[in-house]
Amino acid sequence: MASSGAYKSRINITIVGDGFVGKSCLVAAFLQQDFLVDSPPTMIETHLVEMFVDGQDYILQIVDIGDSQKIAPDLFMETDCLVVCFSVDAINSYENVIFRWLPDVYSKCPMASLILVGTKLDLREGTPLPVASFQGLQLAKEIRANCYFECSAKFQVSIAQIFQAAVRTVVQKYNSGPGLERIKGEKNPTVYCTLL
Ligand SMILES: Nc1nc2c(ncn2[C@@H]2O[C@H](COP(=O)(O)OP(=O)(O)OP(=O)(O)O)[C@@H](O)[C@H]2O)c(=O)[nH]1
Ligand SMILES: [Mg+2]
Repeated sequence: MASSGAYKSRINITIVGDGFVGKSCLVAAFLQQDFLVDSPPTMIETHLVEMFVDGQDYILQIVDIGDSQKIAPDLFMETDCLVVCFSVDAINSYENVIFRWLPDVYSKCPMASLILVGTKLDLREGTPLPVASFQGLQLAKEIRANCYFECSAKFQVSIAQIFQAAVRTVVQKYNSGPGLERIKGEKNPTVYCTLL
C-alpha cells in the first residue's frame, strides 16, 4: 500500500540479539527515556511511535523479540530495518551475531537494512571489556551493516541516534533500490507504504 502526503510512512524495525543484552532497555530508553534496572525477559513486544526525521513524520513499529524467539517469517517479511544487538561486556553475544542471528537475517530478510549495536557502553568506564570498539566496527564491516553504534540505555547515550539511523537507512534504501513502491510526483518521496 502506498502512502500519500496525508499519511505518515511507516517503518518496521525489529530488534534482535541474545537474551540480556539490553534490547528492551534500549527500546524503553528511546520510548520513555527511562532505564529499566530489572526488566523481565521478553517474549515479544510491539510498540508504535511517531518520529520526526529530516523534515518527515514517520510511524515506527518497533518489535522487540526475546532471546528464545526465532524471528517468524512473517515478521521478517515486514521488517525494513533490523537492529542486531550484542553487549560489549558479553563476548558470547558478540559471537552470536554471526553464529546465531545473521543466518536468519540473510536468509529471510535480505532486503532489510542492518544496524549493529553494542549495548551497555557505560560498563566500559575504566574497565576494558571483552568487546572493544574496533571489534564492533570490524564486525559491522564484516556483516555489511549500514551503521554501527555503541550505546548506553542507562545514560541515554546514542539511543535516539540509533532510531534516526534506522529511518534514514530505510529511506535511502527504498529511494534508491529497485522494485520498491514509491509515490511518483510526491514532493518528498519516501518509502512506503503501510497505513495504520
Ligand atoms: N549498565 C547497563 N546495564 C544495562 C543497559 N541496558 C540494559 N542493561 C541491563 O541488562 C539487563 C538486561 O536488559 P534487557 O533490556 O532486559 O535485555 P533483553 O535483551 O531485552 O533481554 P531478553 O528480553 O531476555 O531477550 C537488565 O538488568 C538491564 O538493567 C545499559 O545500557 N547499561
Ligand atoms: Mg527483553
